[in-house]
Amino acid sequence: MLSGNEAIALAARHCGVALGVGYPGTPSTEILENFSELGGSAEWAPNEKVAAEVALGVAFAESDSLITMKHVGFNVAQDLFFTAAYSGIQGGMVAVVADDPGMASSQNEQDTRSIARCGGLPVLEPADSQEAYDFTKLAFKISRKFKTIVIIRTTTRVAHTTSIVEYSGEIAPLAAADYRKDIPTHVMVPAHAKPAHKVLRKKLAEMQAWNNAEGPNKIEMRGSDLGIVASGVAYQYAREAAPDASIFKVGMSPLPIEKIVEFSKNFKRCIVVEEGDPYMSELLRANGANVEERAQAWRFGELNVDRVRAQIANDTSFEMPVRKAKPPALCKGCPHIFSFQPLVELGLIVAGDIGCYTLAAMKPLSGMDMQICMGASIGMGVGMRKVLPEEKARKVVSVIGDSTFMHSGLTGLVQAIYNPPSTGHVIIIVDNSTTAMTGHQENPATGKRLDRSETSKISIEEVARAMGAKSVAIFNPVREQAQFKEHLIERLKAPEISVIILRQPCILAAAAEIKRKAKQ
Ligand SMILES: Cc1ncc(C[n+]2csc(CCOP(=O)(O)OP(=O)(O)O)c2C)c(N)n1
Ligand code: SF4
Repeated sequence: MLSGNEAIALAARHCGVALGVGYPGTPSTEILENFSELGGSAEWAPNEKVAAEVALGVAFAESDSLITMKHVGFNVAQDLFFTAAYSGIQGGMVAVVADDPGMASSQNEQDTRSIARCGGLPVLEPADSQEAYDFTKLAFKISRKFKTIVIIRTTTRVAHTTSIVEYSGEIAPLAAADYRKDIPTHVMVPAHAKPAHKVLRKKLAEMQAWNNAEGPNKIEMRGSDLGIVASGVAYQYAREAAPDASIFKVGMSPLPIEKIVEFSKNFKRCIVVEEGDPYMSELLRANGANVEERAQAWRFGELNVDRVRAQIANDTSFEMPVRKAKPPALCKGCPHIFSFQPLVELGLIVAGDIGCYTLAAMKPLSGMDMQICMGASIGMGVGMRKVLPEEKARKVVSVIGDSTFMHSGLTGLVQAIYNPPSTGHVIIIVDNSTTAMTGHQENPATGKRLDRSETSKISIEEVARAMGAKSVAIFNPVREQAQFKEHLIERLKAPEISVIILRQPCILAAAAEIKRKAKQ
């Protein structure tokens, strides 16, 4: 019995993956943790783009890499993916991108399939843990066959649901790494990229033909009244909601369009059941398939058997009963509470960021005014300070966590120091010495690797000083809250960039560390 994430990790071990690299993000985080526990070499990178760069280096060196991230992390890494689709690769590279339809723990519910299509990359969509295992193995085969990065799109239920997996249990030997000089293939200047784009389009057509002929798709012919085209976990819901319907289960994109168009002609009515964007439904209709237009209602949130029953009944008014759940809140005694209290007391405008500390936006603190994406707090704060009247501008502070600062706050600080607002700015780094939000992973500022072994620790204060921050101060938000508040009041009046580091470990991470040490 394995979760989808565990099955992917196991398959990656069995494929002889030389390096797993990624950045934490629900619901993808456990893949690399499991891969490491299974003896694989795994690393947390500072962000998803760096992870993709490292994974591409491995694949350029004819070896195999696995990269993992959540859907929004895919955006961060896009600059690499779009052009690496042109260059192609010499080894194997598989990127697992975990979507979060319904936004259980994300700021949006974008659909990786639409983005991968824009970038010219194939996508596999497992429907359960067995397929998570099988499709990971297949993904490496496709990657080497077509010399392309392959995306595995999971969604929350596939990633976290446990089901039976049968597997071969053999760990393949690592591919011998080598590098053969091939400048036109690897250096994407216009003269090389122009033909490379044509190569990519040809490759996509070949992948589509292969998918039509022998791709991981399944047709279950039953009744002729209703035909359903489904992919990923939506297939499971459709099978249960309509046991008599015929189903075309899609496993891979570029879609096996010809086959689906043929399938759709057999039915009085044919619908598409998919989680996320009307990705298949729009492409199929554009290609003349006999499928219904998918109502807008079905693109919001996660699907389940009841919602698919409602889609079959064309009942767009159907609403899932709202389950009473405790709203998310900061833990009792969390250091972030002590960090935010003075900001609230001073009535500041807080440009915030993503992490446990985002929960400070909730009642009773209501201490964060904006949060959009990782690393944005510093740039947003600088932008506001540049246009607000001086008195109000001086109330703006940026607040960012240690992991988020390492992820994409560094370049925000560069901007603040390079183009400072005339009022200066105050940047508060809430350093709880962990990546708490996603389950307490290490990051470059904790001095520990993914497997908790010691490594170089990047000093936030030394980085800030080296970048040119005129004032860098460190406080313990719990024990030195009054001193922090006094210093903050002074820095709000200062004309330069001030960095304040509030350092106190997350209480849960500290407790877990004590337990780990006791076990050793
Ligand atoms: C681009 C992107 N990658 C990953 C995530 C998932 N994620 C949310 S917050 C966070 C890091 C939080 O760590 P930190 O900044 O140290 O704050 P803490 O939770 O420890 O308070 C991560 C990895 C995300 N939302 N966006
Ligand atoms: S897990 Fe840690 S950082 Fe997150 S709310 Fe709890 S104590 Fe605070």
